[in-house]
Amino acid sequence: MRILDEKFAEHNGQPVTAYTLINDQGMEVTAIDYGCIITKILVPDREGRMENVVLGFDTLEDYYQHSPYFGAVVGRHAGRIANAEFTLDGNTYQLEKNNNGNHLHGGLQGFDKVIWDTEVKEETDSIRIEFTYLARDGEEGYPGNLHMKVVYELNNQNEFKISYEGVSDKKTVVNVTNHTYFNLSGDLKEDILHHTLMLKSSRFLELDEELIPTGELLSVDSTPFDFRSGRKIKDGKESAHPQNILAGNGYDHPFLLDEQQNKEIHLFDEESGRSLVIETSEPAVVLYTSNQLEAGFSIRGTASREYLGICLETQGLPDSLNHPQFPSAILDKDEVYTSQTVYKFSSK
Ligand code: G6D
Repeated sequence: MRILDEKFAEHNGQPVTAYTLINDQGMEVTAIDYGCIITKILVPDREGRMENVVLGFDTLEDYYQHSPYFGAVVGRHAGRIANAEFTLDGNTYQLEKNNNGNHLHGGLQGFDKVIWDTEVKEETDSIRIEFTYLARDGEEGYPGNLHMKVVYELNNQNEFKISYEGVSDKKTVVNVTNHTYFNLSGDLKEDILHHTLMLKSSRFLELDEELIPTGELLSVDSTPFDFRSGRKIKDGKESAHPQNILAGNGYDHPFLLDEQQNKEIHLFDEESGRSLVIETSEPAVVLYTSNQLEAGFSIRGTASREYLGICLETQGLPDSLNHPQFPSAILDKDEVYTSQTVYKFSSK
């Protein structure tokens, strides 16, 4: 196993470095310290062809100009917060209104747009990059100096693990995820409409016109939201269900994972034979099928278009601050926030 590093770009006069983790099977994960962005993941198809399975760019300028959070760590609070405000212990905090008057993905300079400090470490059967960042009290409107650590770890079983840890000197809110867009066809040969997703979830969050949770948990029974025995993503595009239409003819929804079903998430592409199994400590996953991915730019030579990637953002439930019945995103002073998600790649 080995770790390579090279200069990727400069951001505000600071160097941006790309790190590549390579295991003994030839799997590669490349990430930059700007936003902890995963720019490439190379895994084999059933014939052993190593191809890239995520949406990413080779220049920082492309990320500035075109990236809807491709590969990025998103926080302090991923997802939407209604009216860009929340109240903690009687104090109301105003956040950036960066999405139709609401707050989205940590604001204009969220975790995805800052340079993280890095340390690389090699163990006997795994290699990892440790990213750290101090989000200051009042940054993007959030209370508390929050010390964040994100670890990307690759082992020799083609398992890529992301671990998050945070501690704040004041009560605050934390809900962090990774916003990678997967496409198992390899080098974006196809879109993701024929990918099969299996998701052990019997309830999903109803959204309003601004994609803010209404607070209602809807049953997936007899709907295109039932992925419990596997379903092709195209069903959401072709669906007449009002929630699929509202999301832009697809999915953009948080799903509550069924605790008693070991919260398994499985994405499979028949054509290439590539399989991704995701296991998480988190109570929910946001399924976004890039319905709003704009056209008009190139992603390593592939014309951008909707349905080119699928996001499976493991996390708490968005807007939980305004819905006490949801699992809470509140982090007490000196309490340690922890979260882990493992991405297991294979082919058959
Ligand atoms: C759109 O509604 C979607 C979000 O879920 C997604 O995270 C973002 O694009 C990148 O706003």
